[in-house]
Amino acid sequence: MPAGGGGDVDRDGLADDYGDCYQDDIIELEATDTSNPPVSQSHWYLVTGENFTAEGSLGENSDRVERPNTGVCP
Ligand SMILES: [Ca+2]
Ligand SMILES: [Ca+2]
Repeated sequence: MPAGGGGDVDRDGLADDYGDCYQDDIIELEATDTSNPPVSQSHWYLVTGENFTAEGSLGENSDRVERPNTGVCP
């Protein structure tokens, strides 16, 4: 489950990365984040599946390009 990131340094309107692996190997149907973002900021998450060999895709961005996973979960 990557979280954070989302900067757009190259200013192409698309996130350059999707943050680090926030939680790994979750087997429940829900996860809890007890931290609170600072005022005017927010937390967001992309949930991925994982099998015995690899983490699944982060899906496609609004340009239908697969999101780069720069924070692959172990
Ligand atoms: Ca970008
Ligand atoms: Ca894992």
